[in-house]
Amino acid sequence: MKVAFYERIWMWAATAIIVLFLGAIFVTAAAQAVQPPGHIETIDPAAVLSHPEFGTPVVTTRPDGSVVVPVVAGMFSFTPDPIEVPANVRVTFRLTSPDIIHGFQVVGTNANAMAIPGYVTQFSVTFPKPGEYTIACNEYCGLLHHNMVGKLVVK
Ligand SMILES: [Cu+2]
Repeated sequence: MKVAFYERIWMWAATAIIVLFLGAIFVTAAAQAVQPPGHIETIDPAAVLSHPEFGTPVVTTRPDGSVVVPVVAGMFSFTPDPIEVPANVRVTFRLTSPDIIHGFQVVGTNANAMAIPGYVTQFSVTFPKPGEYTIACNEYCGLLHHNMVGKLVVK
């Protein structure tokens, strides 16, 4: 089979791009800890607002000093808001949604996850720098998606 010269160039270019993209996935997964949360916990989305943890979500401190933050991401706000956590302490976020999929991104950090109805998304992060951070929804969730922001205060 004879493959034309330019076709061969494009085949190698396409192969190189695929290898490059796969390499980027492996590098970010291995070196920068960009991974899906390895935690499966279900919750009835219709019962989120009457749930003992998510009905009135409050920041709690564990005996070891780490902090747990349950967050309800619903159209079009985050609860609690603002969220106050200490700096240099392990903070475990537990997210869920009573309606549709929302994003939870602490802007300027690598805290970024999805709030999925029916599931509790859990991840832990430490904030070394005190300050005020914006929490943004980065999954388009409706007409007021652009207003869906919250505040994280690291003290
Ligand atoms: Cu949104």
